[in-house]
Amino acid sequence: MADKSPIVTHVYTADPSAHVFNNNKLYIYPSHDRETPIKDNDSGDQYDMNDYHVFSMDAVGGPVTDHGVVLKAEDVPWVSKQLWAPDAAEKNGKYYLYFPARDKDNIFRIGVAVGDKPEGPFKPEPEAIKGSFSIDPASFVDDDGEAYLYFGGLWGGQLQCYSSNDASAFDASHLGANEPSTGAALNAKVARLTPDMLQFASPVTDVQILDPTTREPIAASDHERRFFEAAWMHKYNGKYYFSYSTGDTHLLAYATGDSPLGPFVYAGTILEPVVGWTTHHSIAEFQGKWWLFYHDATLSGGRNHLRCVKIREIVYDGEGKIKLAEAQPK
Ligand code: FUB
Repeated sequence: MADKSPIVTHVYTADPSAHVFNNNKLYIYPSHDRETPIKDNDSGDQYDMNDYHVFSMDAVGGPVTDHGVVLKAEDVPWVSKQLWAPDAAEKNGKYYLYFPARDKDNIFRIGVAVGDKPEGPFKPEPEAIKGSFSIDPASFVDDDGEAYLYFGGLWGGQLQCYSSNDASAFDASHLGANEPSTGAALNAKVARLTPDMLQFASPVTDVQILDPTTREPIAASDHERRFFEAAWMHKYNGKYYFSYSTGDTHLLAYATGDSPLGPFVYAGTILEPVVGWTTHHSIAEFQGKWWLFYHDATLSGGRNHLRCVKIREIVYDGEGKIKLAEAQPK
């Protein structure tokens, strides 16, 4: 696979969530990686980020504007550390930045901050979203205006610490790389958002991924296909595409369904492992083409926690399967 250039090299960026907002610009909301003496571990302590930048561009491959710091950990009353992968949404002329972070008890929750412009700045709500837990929020506003938040991540993302979808059921004995090895895999989570986009409007439910042949849930032991982290939702041709990272097998995979709440049927992989442990992406249509936004660790020479965002074009075949386009922007 030909190597692509990072969109920016003056800062480390990762976990890109891309959206085209009303003024027809492409906005990317990534994590902002930084240097740390913390050694790599399975809880991801080395991902010690403390602020977010927003980037925009008028065309893929054209100049990229860094809008600077739009939210800092120290400005969010409930946060102790680790501002991980964010996402953004627009509704009724306001912009919402969703972000995971550890609270003062070291438990990951999801917060929201509100801005008047896609490039921020964003003012955080004083408390995390009630009922939220784990990491990697991905927002999706459907054509009918209903908004959803997908989330969840294993190991350092703490998803395995919940035996139900009740945020108060946190069980610290499952911290670390301690996911189930038998039975059905743990699922990503989804909830509808309230009309003001600030809270969950429904109970949290499971994002089920089914085997295409047996229609049984993907097994916990099936690390090539089970959900690990990096949820993303997009819609193509009336179908809902739920895509995600398989974590320790380092694949970007996807599953399709007829409802934003699932169930979804496993459909294949989008991207092979990249340089670096994590893989995390988003998918968006911009200027008549579909794009995969992802990261790798090439900019730092392979240091897992110092990553860079890249872009590749994707296409759909006649059955709606995702393929990497042959000709790619550099
Ligand atoms: O960037 C920190 C974490 O690494 C993200 O939340 C995960 O998706 C993984 O990319």
